[in-house]
Amino acid sequence: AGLGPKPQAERMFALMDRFLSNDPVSLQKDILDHVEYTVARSRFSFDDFEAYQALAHSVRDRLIERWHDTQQYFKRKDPKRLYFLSLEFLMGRSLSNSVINLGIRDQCADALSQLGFEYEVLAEQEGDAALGNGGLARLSACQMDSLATLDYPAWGYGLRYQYGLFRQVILDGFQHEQPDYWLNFGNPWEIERVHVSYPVKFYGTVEEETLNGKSCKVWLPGETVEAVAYDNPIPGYGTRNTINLRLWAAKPDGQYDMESYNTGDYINAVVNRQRAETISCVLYPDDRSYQGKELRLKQHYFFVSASLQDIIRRFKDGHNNFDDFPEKVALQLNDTHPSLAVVEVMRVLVDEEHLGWDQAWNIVCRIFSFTTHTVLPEALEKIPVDLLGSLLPRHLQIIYDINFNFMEELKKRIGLDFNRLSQMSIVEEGAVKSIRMANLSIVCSHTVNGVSRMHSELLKTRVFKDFYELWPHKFQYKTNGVTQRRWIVVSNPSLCALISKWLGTEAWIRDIDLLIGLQEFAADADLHQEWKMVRKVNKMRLAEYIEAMSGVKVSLDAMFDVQIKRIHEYKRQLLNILSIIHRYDCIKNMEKTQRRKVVPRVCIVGGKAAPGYEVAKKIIKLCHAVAEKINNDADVGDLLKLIFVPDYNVSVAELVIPGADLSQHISTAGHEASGTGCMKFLMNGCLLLATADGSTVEIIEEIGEENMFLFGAKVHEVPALREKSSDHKAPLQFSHVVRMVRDGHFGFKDYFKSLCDGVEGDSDFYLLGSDFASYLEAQAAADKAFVDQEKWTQMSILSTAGSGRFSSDRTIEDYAETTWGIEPCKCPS
Ligand code: CBF
Repeated sequence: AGLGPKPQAERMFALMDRFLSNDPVSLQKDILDHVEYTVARSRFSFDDFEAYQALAHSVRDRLIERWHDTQQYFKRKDPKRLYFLSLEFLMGRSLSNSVINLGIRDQCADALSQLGFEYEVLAEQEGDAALGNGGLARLSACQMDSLATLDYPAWGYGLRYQYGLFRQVILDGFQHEQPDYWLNFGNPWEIERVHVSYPVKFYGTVEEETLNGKSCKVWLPGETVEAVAYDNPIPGYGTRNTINLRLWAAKPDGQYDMESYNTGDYINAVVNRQRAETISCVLYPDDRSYQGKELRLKQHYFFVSASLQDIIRRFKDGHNNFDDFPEKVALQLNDTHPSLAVVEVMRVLVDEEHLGWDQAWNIVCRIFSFTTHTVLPEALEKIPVDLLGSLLPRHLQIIYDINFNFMEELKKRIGLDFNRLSQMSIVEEGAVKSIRMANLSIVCSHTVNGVSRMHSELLKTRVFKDFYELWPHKFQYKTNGVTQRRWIVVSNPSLCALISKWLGTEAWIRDIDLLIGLQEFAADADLHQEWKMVRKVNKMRLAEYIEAMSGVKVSLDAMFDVQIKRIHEYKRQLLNILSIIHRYDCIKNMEKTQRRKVVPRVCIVGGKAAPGYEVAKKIIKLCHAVAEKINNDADVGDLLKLIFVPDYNVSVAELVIPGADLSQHISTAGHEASGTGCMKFLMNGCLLLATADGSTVEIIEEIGEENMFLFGAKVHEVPALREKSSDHKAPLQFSHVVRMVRDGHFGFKDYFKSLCDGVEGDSDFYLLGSDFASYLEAQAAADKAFVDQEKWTQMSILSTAGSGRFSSDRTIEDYAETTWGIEPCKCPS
């Protein structure tokens, strides 16, 4: 009483100051509204895909609400923020993950069932967002989930490729690549921000000018492209916090376009449009080696420039002194792909903000941290100087200046040791003068992280030995982790329910250390019963998928033995296939009575080969050729089957991993930086057959070697084995199976010849021959353990119980504390 009418803004807030309700009735109303107004179908007639779209939009509304609240809260609190720069994110499906993190899965399922739809069926309608190649890209997605869940004030930045990772189609056993038209039916999970766009410049010249009596450099670019933002809300679990993944798409610069249209040059305007859009068109399908393409470099700079303009704009909105920048901003370089960012920050601070070089350099050295994901020297990116100089002339000058200062400092520290100086230089002299992006990143970052303890040791003692000796304090490691939300709660709901039942709480979904509580029940007969039942249901789901996809019926009593990952020689899928041939050959040569003792196996292999990687493609073909023989051999029947799962991606992994009994992580020791697939299997209670490589070494410490099947040369033994004369390396069984391939037992004799040549004699770089005997022993041990199902179940429970250390929550907390210096900023509910 007595109060006049509320001001309009206040009235509006009052109206809006309630969140969308999450009960089934409200959800149902929202879904029907979206059917009618967003999808524009009649609410009396819509199909599964349209129902999925309407459901997705209803979930998206809820995400947007939280996104707004979180961003406003961050703005008000102004904490130090982390910006995670990555050229790759393998997000997979968003619906299933969002409804779990928002806590509305069951309500959605209820709402849909009353409308006559099944939630699971609709979830299957969504395609994967595959904006990345493999481990590195999926790791980025897991880390985003943890950053949101742990309430860190963080944003991810990446590229919105119009075509994600190619679709793998198998024809006659050969891999063919097809474009991934993932945006063809729209993407309800992104918000296009037409008003958030920045010009990105390329080419041109650099001129010297005088400003306020001081000489300065001015870059006069030759081409400008516009970067437009697409925001992808990332919800945390058990929190209102919803962070942002901002992806950039390239569009033509408006002005140039208009000019062409106005002068009637319609064709040129269209060509120009396409030229600009090409930048964010395709994801390079090779995560191992630098493509040597200008377009790839253009992608890198396009992404870096747009992200930094956005970050600096946000900083300036509230701050006017760049000396405060390191207090407010942490920039994470996810591998070397975004490393031009260090040069771009120098350019902006010196050329545009007119800070002195030393002041700018001091800022740069305090904001960047770098994580490398490889041990393979050939995977460290190098960019030809000519290419860089033509595309980004001012950046090349800055790199030279950074390198000059670094070399001068280095000479003071180590003297005129030219060998070392040239190895550590950012500029590599030689036939093709190049910029070493890893050296650039190390010189400019305050921290260099490896992705497992073993990886870090290899970096310190081999790959970056000189840098470690110079700056030991910069080197750290954060063993990778994966999110239990996606890899247990979403993909294995029955295991999730079982764990919560036995732990008496769901708290482990946010506090993974609680999983260790399962150890106490590892021998409990009731838990064994229930555990086996869950595993059987998951195997049934996988068996149905296998039959639908390949026509092969598999026995649920068999051991499901899985190796799914990118196809690479060092990951040794070939070792697996050769041992399957050995198993087949043994069965064929057995008496009927002996065969009764054979443990039946379904061997499942899946993965993509980079399109230009011939050896990997041959491995895929060999797998199919062997499968063809074995699966059609009635004499062997259910004792052995070999299945290749085509088009391996995140959603296929979600189906395969929970149904696996055994999984293989068998890289030659010293080659896998970390590996994250092993962690997903471990969490799901699948036993590991592995070499002591990457993060497996730490898994051994957590669950004990008695709970897994280890084999193969240790990392310190590898160099000597490579030296050893070929006669001593491979056992007879190995030569025998290779001979079977050579002799055309599986057809395609000529085609497989080079594969066989590559693993025999001195060519066996990845040591398939010398590890073969111990690999077969580990396989035999797995068979033996599988016969004793109680023992196997106990090992399985202990695997899940011991997997807590491999949650990305642990990795992210460690990064936050020891690398980025950021703290949680929890938006009130
Ligand atoms: O760190 C994440 C993963 O990255 C890779 O996939 C990569 O692309 N460099 C490595 O090969 C993995 O070992 C690592 O787990």
